[in-house]
Amino acid sequence: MKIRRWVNALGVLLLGASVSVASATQTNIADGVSLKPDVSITLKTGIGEEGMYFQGVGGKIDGRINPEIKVPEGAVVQLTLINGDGAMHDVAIPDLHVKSDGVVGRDSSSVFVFRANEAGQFDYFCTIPGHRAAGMEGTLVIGETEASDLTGTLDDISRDPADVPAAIGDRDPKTVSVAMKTVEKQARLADGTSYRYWTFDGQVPGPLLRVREGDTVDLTLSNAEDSTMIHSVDFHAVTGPGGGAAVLQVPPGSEKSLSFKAIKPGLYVYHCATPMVAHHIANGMYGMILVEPEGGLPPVDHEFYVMQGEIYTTQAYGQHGEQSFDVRKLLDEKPEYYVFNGSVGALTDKHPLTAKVGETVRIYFGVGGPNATSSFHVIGEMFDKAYEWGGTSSAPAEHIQTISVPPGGATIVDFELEVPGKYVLVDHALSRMERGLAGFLKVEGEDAPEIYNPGGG
Ligand SMILES: [Cu+2]
Repeated sequence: MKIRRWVNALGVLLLGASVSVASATQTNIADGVSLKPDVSITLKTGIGEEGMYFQGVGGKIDGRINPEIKVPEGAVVQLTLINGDGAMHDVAIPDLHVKSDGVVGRDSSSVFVFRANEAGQFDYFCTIPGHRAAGMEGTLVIGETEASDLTGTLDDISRDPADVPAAIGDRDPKTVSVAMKTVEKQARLADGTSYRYWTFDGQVPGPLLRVREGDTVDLTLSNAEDSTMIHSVDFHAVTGPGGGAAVLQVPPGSEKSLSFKAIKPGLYVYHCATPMVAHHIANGMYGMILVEPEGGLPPVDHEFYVMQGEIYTTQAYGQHGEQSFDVRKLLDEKPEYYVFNGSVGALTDKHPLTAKVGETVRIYFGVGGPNATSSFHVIGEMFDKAYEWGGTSSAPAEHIQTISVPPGGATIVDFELEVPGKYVLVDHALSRMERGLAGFLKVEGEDAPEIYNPGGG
């Protein structure tokens, strides 16, 4: 039974409903205080045989028709309405005195923000005459969800860049078995923000696989029981149709296998290749396989594994709450987030790279993308060696400042550490730093004033 309660209008205010995404980054509550929303809800309109409806987009309500929306008491809620059918619609919660602008034309949208001040159940519906009766109504429940549910227990999918298998070095080719599993899960995208990732082995990027030139790889790919999608893998190190994806399309709850011979050495990207491929990649489905040349690569003190990706959310960068995937921004190649190793802060707060003065480091760097070329650079260092495009058969370039790495491409960079301090991994297209893209390399050790002397001699 529905409990209808009237709340007073204080604190529940309709804000400038706007189609502009940028305007949603900062929301002005009428008392002059600026607030970021705690919860972001997206509803998309639709018309089917049964009538008209709202469909949830992203998070726990994803795909549900006229979903019951639960928010914590006191939360600042941002509600985005997307027009999915072309007819004019809006959404209103009269008991809370909030209502969106009308959305006219397919893919137009409207955003409003309100504070969920009082617990209870409230109807939401479309106020265009006849639409509520045609099915466009649902319930907003305030108070049954704790605020901590939204951010407190989020999984962290970011891969530790030190998670690199041991070098193979000098051995003969052999057969190696590799098992990977595709897993979909809601996880932390940034502080206070979550996203439903699609992953290999539950992390982004997927595991760094390491084999030797001439090895035969017996690969089994399984897809988790609770996946909503078919997933697959295309290895750029595979010679054959689809890089393996032709025979590795795996429905939820099953598995498929492929044997391949790694006939050419180098550092190669792998990624999911199930349509829409760009969507699967953007959601986190990429990783790399290193095919070591005979005898291996020159030894270094530390090896790291870093990959760059893009995330396309309906809500603007920096919004709190559950974020939903935005196909239009994907097709326009306009990501809201750029990330190293899957999430904002993965390589600055969660897993910074560490080493000591006098040591050598190697970074296996790749771009999952799906779209942006990276101008990979470490602020305050030069790459002593840079294996262009991930190729290990040509001599590396030497003393390189920035290296261009295309989507589905890679590089290997080696450098020695002479001076202590904090170095910053970036894409030198530095606007992307404002959208989450940065990593730290923290170097400890003796000062080296003959090379770097703060304050001068
Ligand atoms: Cu996939």
